[in-house]
Amino acid sequence: MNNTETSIDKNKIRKELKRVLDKKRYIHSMGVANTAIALAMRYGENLEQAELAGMLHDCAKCEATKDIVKVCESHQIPIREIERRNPSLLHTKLGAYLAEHTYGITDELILDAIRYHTTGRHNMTMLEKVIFVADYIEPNRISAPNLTAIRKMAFVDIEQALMMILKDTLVYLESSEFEIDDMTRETYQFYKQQVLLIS
Ligand code: DGI
Ligand code: FE
Ligand code: FE
Repeated sequence: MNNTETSIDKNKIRKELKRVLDKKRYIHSMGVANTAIALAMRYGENLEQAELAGMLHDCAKCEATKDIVKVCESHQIPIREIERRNPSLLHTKLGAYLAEHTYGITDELILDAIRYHTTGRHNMTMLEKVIFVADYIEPNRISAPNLTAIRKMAFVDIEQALMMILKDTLVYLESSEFEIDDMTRETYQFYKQQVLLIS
């Protein structure tokens, strides 16, 4: 379905999120929702979809990393090898599953925005870009390189902001012990190409 979730009780969702998330993650989620609304205003997207996707994008984040593979398997969520090795990547897929089955979201655009919020993908919808960018620039995030420039760019050219975020994320991952998901690299290459083609 591709409609806006008119029958959804946002207060009820907030209450449940407050219960299942730790305080920092709850505040981050509300920050992403509000930032997503602002970006949706700028790019002519539906504000309700942006708010719901923002609120719920990390709804599975506080699932214990040691359990998340088992929980995904119990729901028949397909797991890639890289996700098995790096289970924290799975909070996206499990988040989309819980958004649908626990929080009653049926709108596929919202579910995909949750599903692709960490690695991105080729040809992202505007809602996916809005959530990806809002996740990075929301006001409670304080430590990331180039944050001021990326925040400004988000409201000027969202593809350019997306590319800047992916670039900095790859630099960060390369400097750390984390294994890089091909999807993150491919999303960066895709948007780097897009930005070059347009400019
Ligand atoms: O859930 P959040 O912390 O709000 O944000 P997120 O869902 O974007 O996850 C952020 C983390 O995910 C950040 O530390 C970078 C990491 N990440 C992004 N791409 C990859 C990745 N981690 C691994 N291992 N591989 C990736 O390709
Ligand atoms: Fe996340
Ligand atoms: Fe997040």
